[in-house]
Amino acid sequence: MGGKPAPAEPDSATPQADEAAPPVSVAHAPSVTEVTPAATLKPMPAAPTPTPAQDDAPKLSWAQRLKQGLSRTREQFGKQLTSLFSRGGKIDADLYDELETILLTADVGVDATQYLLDALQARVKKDRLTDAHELQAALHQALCTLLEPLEQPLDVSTHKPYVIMMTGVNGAGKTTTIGKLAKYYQSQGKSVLLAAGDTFRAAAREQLMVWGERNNVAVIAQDGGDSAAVIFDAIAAAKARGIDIVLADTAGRLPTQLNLMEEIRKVKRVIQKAEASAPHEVLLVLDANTGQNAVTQVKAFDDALGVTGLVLTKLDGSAKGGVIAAIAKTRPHPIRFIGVGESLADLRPFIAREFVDALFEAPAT
Ligand SMILES: Nc1nc2c(ncn2[C@@H]2O[C@H](COP(=O)(O)OP(=O)(O)OP(=O)(O)O)[C@@H](O)[C@H]2O)c(=O)[nH]1
Ligand SMILES: [Mg+2]
Repeated sequence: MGGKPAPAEPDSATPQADEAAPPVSVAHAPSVTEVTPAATLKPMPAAPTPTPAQDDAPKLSWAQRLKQGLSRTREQFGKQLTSLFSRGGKIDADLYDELETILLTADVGVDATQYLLDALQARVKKDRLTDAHELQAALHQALCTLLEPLEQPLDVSTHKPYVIMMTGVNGAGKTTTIGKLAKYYQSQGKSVLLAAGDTFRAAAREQLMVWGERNNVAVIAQDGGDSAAVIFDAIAAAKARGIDIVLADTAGRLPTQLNLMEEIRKVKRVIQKAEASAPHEVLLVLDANTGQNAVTQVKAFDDALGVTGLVLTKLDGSAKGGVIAAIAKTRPHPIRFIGVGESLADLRPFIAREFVDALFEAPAT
């Protein structure tokens, strides 16, 4: 997971990103490629050709997938909590100390851990709780209260086309999430168009085009060239065709790569030229395995770009799902979706209570 090499310098790779050269002309450049299944011009039923990921997908309900996906976090967090509370006994300083350690090791972070401990102590006082057993329900409630403000599902009906720009570090899961989102919105009868805005690596364009072909989704791509121009072109195409949603891929980048952060700001400005109200959503994709580093990424991308929503991927491979609480406390942004696996069905809107329930409940059978 992750660890892919950083993209090349944007100056050499994006000669047309300069705003002085209007991207309109690039939109009609002969190098523009498009995979355009006729069916994409209207809302589509489920794709006729299943992807390998779909074939592999076990037949589980979402609640089961979520529980299964959160099993590592639950081992690290839920199970330890359950064993701490089920011992019973007095609520004392030792118990709070142990609880603090469990929360910190699950990447809940210092601020959110302090918040949760304070909330518990207040509850213990108010309700005169005396037994450790009673703390589990209180912690469950405190976590829900902390996470519920992040539960703000994306409303894509406000604009047409609704332009979603993906961003994040290398290997976070941006392109995979685009595939999952395209599927998710198609299943709701929305038409989708993809912009292969990761122009740094030819493989990234291919990844999206193969995906689009298999799933009957139009992909706007360009041989080499410039991310901003491809996305500009895609928005123009979506407007002309009455497409509901544009999902724009971008190359992975680290917040420390200042030239690349400047390049993505430029992409956003060019999107605004294609459609003044766009991008309607700047989605930062975070790999849950990065733990506390995810919080740093939220701050950096938000400062650079104005992030409007988050996707937390790879919760299935991670014991660090507690980072959601850290985000809630330090840089609260709506968590639009969470990913708990590689198959197309493994992405869903974030529901705080569902998430907290899955942390505490017994594993799916
Ligand atoms: N287990 C698991 N794997 C995931 C999930 N989401 C993405 N992946 C995997 O993570 C790897 C990287 O995903 P990509 O979508 O290519 O990541 P990216 O952010 O587009 O990467 P770059 O374009 O290189 O920056 C792939 O092997 C995906 O299958 C998830 O929710 N769970
Ligand atoms: Mg990618």
